[in-house]
Amino acid sequence: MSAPSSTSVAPEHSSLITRRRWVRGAVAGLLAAALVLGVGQLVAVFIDPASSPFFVLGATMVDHTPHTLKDAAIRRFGSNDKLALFISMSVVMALGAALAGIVERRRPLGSVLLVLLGGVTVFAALQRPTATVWFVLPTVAGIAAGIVALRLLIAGTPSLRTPEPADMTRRRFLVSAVSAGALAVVTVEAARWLGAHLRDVVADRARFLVPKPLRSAPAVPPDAQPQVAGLTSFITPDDRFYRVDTALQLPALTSGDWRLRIHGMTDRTVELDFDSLRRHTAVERILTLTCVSNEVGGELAGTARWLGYPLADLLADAGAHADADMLLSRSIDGFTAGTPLSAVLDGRDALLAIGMNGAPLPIAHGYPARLLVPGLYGYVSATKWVVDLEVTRFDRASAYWTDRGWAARAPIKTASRIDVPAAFATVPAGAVTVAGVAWAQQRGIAGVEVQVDDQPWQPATLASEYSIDTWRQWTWQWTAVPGTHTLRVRATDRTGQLQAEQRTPPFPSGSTGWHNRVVSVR
Ligand SMILES: Nc1nc2c(c(=O)[nH]1)N[C@H]1C(S)=C(S)[C@@H](COP(=O)(O)O)O[C@H]1N2
Ligand SMILES: [Mo]
Repeated sequence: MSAPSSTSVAPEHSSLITRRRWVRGAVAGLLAAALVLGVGQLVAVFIDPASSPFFVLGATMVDHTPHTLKDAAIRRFGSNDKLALFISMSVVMALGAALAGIVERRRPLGSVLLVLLGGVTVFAALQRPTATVWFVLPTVAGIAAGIVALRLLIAGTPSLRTPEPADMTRRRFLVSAVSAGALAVVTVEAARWLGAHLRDVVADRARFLVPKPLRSAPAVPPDAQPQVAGLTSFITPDDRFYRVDTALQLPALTSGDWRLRIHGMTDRTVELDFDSLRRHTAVERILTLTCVSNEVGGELAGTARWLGYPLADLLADAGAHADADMLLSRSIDGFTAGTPLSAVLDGRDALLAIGMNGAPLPIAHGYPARLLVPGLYGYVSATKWVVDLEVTRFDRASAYWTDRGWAARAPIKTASRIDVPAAFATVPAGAVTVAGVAWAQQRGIAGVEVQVDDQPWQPATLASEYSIDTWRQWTWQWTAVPGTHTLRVRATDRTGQLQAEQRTPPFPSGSTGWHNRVVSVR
């Protein structure tokens, strides 16, 4: 006769089922989460890559990380800070998903968890700078797919109440798990493929022609670059140029889609595209860009040959009002910078740049257009992927980092760095070349001095100055005696001001202090 429909299960069988339920619950949760992300990415392709649930959560975290923490992240991870964020987010999500799957087995608590997470994500999505109501769709579609997957997968896990032959439940679970996994992979891959082909910014950049400047940047004199192994090169190659931005996903803005709106306290609103831009005169300039987060002795500075259009020319078309004092620039991904209008209009080489080192801007450095204003830290001046310039006032508007406590006005502080010998290097006694760079954009470097231990400061030999807006290499010949020594460096700008000695952190307006290096001499 057939077995009664309800039997008590033998204890050892019960514990086996319990373990299997846990594992299968966790697997179900992970697969459901993969589907949330995959479906979310795929739907986001058709709205805005920035509307995918994973991106929304990551970007929201970046924006709400306290500045000190973010500062630490930039310092710790360098340009890998985003990778670190993605990995930690993935780990947290995987743990949450496994938990959701395990609890779903008894009551639909996992589904409730997904709905709650979806609610939070939808709310965060609507706060994104480029958000439209459509931004809710990827999350809603993803969560819906995740819940369906979770319910179906859980239905395939063994139950204590309805004992089915184990191989039957296992087969059913395997079939649904493999289908869910395959579907997740397909959606993620489809999203990636469509994303690349719908907005092919890579191909657009490859086709982009950088116009010829009216006049090339003055040539770099050979003696601007002392031949010392390990010394920073005067021009920074693109792949060694530091990168700092809040973009978790690089904006994909083609030159055809790009527009620059100039508006606010102006006589008229001007909208430029690349055709109208090319009617203006292009110039080429070599400029050193510096990040406010640079620590004493740090590497967040770089020099490149930039091609672009003087911002003053573009603003002249709009007619900035005399009582305005800020140019608020905005990128396609919502980053903003507030630049003193005086710095844009006082004749310095403030540019809308579209070329870097003889090629279109690399996508990571702002393709197709960014700002550069010599003498100011990047966060108040160097907006990448720039699409909007609003002429306004400091008492009416504030920008991304100023909203997070950083200084509203941030001229670059005089800095100097020892590149050679390397940190904790061991060098033979006798003649040793010490070398490095110093910068004080807009003021220029007038002198660099080096000190060994507590001996008197010695003047270094300056490489020839390219301009007050570029860094300046220096060398110093040291007659090194055996022992452990501390080398220190300090610079003086062309106004006669000595670089500040006191060590202060980057927050809120840039680090100060003299760089030192400990070297062993044998
Ligand atoms: N859109 C956008 N532009 C931005 C930023 C950003 O986060 N988003 N960061 C600024 C900062 S803090 C610096 S130091 C420079 C860095 O430019 P780079 O990455 O080309 O070196 O870009 C500036 N422009
Ligand atoms: Mo920066």
